[in-house]
Amino acid sequence: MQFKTKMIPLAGAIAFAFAGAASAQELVVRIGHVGPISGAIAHLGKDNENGARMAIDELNAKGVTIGGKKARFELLAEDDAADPKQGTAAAQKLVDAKVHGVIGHLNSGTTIPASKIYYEAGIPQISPSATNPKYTQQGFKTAFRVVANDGQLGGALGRYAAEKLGAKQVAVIDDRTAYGQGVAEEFVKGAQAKGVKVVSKQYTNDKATDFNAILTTIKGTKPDVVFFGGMDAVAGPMLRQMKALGINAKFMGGDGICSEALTKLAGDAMGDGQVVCAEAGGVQENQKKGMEDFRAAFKKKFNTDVQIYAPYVYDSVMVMVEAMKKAGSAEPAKYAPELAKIKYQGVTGNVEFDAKGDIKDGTLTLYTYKGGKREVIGVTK
Ligand code: ABU
Repeated sequence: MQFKTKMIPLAGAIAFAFAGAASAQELVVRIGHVGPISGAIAHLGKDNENGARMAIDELNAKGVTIGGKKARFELLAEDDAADPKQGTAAAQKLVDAKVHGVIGHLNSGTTIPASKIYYEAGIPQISPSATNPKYTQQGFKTAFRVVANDGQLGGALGRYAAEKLGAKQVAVIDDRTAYGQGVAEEFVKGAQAKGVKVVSKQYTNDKATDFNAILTTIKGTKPDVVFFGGMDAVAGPMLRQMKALGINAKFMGGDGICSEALTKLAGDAMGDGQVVCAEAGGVQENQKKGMEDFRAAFKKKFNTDVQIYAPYVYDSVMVMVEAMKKAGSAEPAKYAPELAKIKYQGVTGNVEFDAKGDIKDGTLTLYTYKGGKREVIGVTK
């Protein structure tokens, strides 16, 4: 009987054996990312996702060893459309895909319900942008956040309204999301503590486009400041309608409105210095160069400017991988304790977590807009 099996030449067989050995030494690390890639704030979700992609591409290009194995990082990017139900579905999909860690989600309203799913699966999650304090108050050892929370954001903006803008009366609108409601409540606390009177409280939702009724009511109360708890996609048209109604009050909001895109969304309705908002993070003087370099590299890679949180997403990925390196393992149970005690100098500053998983010493950056450009007022705590 004749054997038809093709013989592999000896040199080829050796090469084949080595290739097999090399792949056996490779460690595939799956990192999930979730944000709204569809819907009104898809531009912010894409900004976050691009931050994750930038980190993953850099790590793969550089080469990272974890526990003696060469790691290859894969990004599993999911869209939650900023919707709590889609958020939990995306979380379950990532858990089923056996991701080693998750960066996200973008919104508090999706991050909080999803965090229970990651916690029950034992998978570490770092939110780069969800600011509602409840996220890290649930006792989940898997929940981390690299930005300040709404208590810090709303409080600082409330004090700023009183002390720097000289506001005596404010009107407050929120979009009834976990984020919008929370940041508006904290703004009210901060402003009232400085003697500011709340003359009107109005409500909308995160998909609304017509604000004439609530703005007409607000106009009658003559506020010095209108504070909006919500996102830029709603704030833009709101500013247009304020201008149309002749409301000349200052307009304030948290990080959700504080994007590069706000100028386009508001058209020519935004007066120079009229809008004051705050990002839930910020770099001190000595770190500015690193952040500028990041923004330039981001623009070169994606042909678009950073909106708000891409650098925080980038750092979140880097911090998670640093914890894996320290643990010598990408297994969630092994690297989670390293993540909890990490000390990492990123492009957004020093990342260390407190016992709840919140960033230690979180900073804020206050911004305004002039000549169609976002401009830093200052970095504060
Ligand atoms: N922090 C602003 C946007 C995300 C959120 O907390 O819902």
